[in-house]
Amino acid sequence: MILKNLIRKSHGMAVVEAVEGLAGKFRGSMAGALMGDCLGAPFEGESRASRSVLNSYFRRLADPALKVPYKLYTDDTAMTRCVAQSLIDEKGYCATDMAKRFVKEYYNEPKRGYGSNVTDVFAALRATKFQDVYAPAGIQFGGRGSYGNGAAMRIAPVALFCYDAPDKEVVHIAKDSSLLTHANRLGYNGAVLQCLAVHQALHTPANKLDSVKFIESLITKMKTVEAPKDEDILDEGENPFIYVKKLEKLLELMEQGDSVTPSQVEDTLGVYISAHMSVPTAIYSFIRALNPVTNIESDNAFLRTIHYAISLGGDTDTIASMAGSIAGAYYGFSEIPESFHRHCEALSDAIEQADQLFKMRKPKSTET
Ligand code: R7I
Ligand code: MG
Ligand code: MG
Repeated sequence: MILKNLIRKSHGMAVVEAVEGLAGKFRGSMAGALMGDCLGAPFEGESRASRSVLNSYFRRLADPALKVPYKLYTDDTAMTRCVAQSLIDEKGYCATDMAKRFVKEYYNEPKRGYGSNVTDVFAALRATKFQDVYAPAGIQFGGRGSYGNGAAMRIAPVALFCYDAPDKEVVHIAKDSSLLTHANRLGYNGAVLQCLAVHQALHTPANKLDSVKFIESLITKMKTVEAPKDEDILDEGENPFIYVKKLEKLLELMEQGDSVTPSQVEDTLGVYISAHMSVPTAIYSFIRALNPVTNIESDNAFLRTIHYAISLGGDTDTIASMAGSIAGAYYGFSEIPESFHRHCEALSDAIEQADQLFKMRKPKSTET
C-alpha cells in the first residue's frame, strides 16, 4: 500500500484519509495516545468529573458545528513524539539520541506539564553533556529511581517499532528506553506492561478479542518480566510481582462486569501518577469499554475508552492516553470519529510518525 499523500491540509486543518488494516492500527495507536492526552488533560488532577459534565463534553466535541480551539497536548505526547522520531531517524533504539531529544524538547517547551522530578533528570543530562545517559535517572529518589508513569505514557511507538519482533525484544527496548528517566523497577516495568499491551492489541484483529485471554497473556509475560533480577532493588519481604498481582485483580474486576464503580477501580487499581497505579487502570479502561458502560453516553468503542478512562479521575491525561493507544491499536484509525480529529494538536504529526514506523517494517507478504 502506498502511504504518501494520505494527509492533506484543508483550511489549515489536517484531513486524514482512511487506511485500513495494519497501517490503520499503527495510526490508531499513535492517534489514540494523542487524543487521550489532549482530551484528558483538562481534567488531570481534578476531582472526578461528574457523569453529566463528561457526557456533555463528549457530546459537544462530536458536534461538527462546534468552534473551539484544538486542545493542546502535554508532556505525555511531547515525549511520545521524541521516542517515535528517535526510533525513526536512528532506525532503532539509540539511547543517546533519545535522551538528547527529551532534553531538547523539554527546554524548547518546558510548560507542557512535566512531572516535577523528571525535570531534574533533564537538567543533569544537559549538565553532564550526556556522558552517561542512564546515570541521572539512577540517582532520582535517593538512588531508587522514579516510579512515575512517565516512561509508560510515552512507550507506544516502541510497540509499533517492534511489531514483528519477539516479546523479548519488545521488553528489552521498552525497559532500556524507560531507564533514561525511570530507574525504579515499578517505573520501567509499568512501561514494559503498557508496551506489551499495545503490542498485543496490534496483533489482535478488531472484533476478535478474547478479553480474558488478553489479560492472561499479559500475566504470563509479566511473570517473566517481574522475576527478580540481580540488579533489582527490593526491600525485605517486598512482593516483586506487583503488576502480576494487579492484573489478577483486574481479572476479578472483569468478572463483575458493568457493576464495577469508579471508586472500586480507584481502590483496586489506582488512578495516580505512579506507574503501578495507572498502567493496569489504562488496560482495564480498554477492556471495560469494549462493551457499553452505564452512565457513559459515547457509543463508539474507541471514544468510550477515552471517555471511561477520564471518568475515573486522577491522572486523566496519562491514563486516557495509555488506554487510547491500546484501543487505537486494536480498533484502528478508521474507527476514530472524524469529528474528533480537529480537536487535538498536531494529529497529522502522529499520523505521519505512525506511517513512518509502519513503513520501516520489513515487508513480509502482501499485507496492507
Ligand atoms: O513520571 P513522570 O515523567 O511524570 C509523569 C506524569 C504524568 O501524569 C504526566 O501527565 C505529568 O503530569 O506527570 O515524572 P516524575 O517526576 O519522575 O514522577 C512523577 C511523580 O511521581 C513525582 O513527582 C513524585 O510525586 C512521584 N514519584 C515518587 N514519589 C515518591 N517516591 C515518582 N517516584 C517516586 C518515588 O520513588
Ligand atoms: Mg501530561
Ligand atoms: Mg498525567
